[in-house]
Amino acid sequence: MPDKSPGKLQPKPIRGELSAASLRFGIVVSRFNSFITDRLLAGALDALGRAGATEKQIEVVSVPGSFELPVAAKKLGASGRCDAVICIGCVLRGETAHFEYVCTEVARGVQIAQLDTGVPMIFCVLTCDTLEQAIDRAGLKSGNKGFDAGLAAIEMANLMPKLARNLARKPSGRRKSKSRVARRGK
Ligand code: INI
Repeated sequence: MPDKSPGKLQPKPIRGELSAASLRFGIVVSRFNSFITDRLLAGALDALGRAGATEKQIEVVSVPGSFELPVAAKKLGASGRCDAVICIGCVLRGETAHFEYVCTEVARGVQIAQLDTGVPMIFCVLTCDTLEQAIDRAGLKSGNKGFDAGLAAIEMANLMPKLARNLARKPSGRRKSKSRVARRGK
């Protein structure tokens, strides 16, 4: 008899593959703090290229600052031409509250854009107290967050259709016709 105690259950997660073949990506990149965002973009392109993407599969859009990322990302998502969009920016804390406004709105805007369009939007916006922290995350001590974003984009782009196919399939198990909720409502 198989052990059914909660700790022993191992349902197989639905997970996106890490192959970029035949997928289309949008990248929106902010020019503000371009010393950092150029490096994040290079990291993202490196990840996509290593996973098999070619230039034809990638649309890069340049915007002035991080605050402008969501609107361009939403446009790309709504176009039906992208399986995932990567949003790249770098916000550095200054002496005023500007930092908080930009960070809050870009995070909120990118989330709204992905929920509204159903297209995964990868949040690759560094929000750092110092330039050194940003440099560390753009290819130095803490790796390159752009590369990580590229991998996340590939995984999510593969996950969405896979998840849709799984959800469309008949539920497994003994109940073949109606769900418990539907039967209760009879
Ligand atoms: N934009 C950034 O991407 N990073 C910053 O650090 C930043 N700071 O500090 O001001 C910044 N500001 C510009 C902002 O994103 C918009 O482009 C601007 O307000 C015009 O809407």
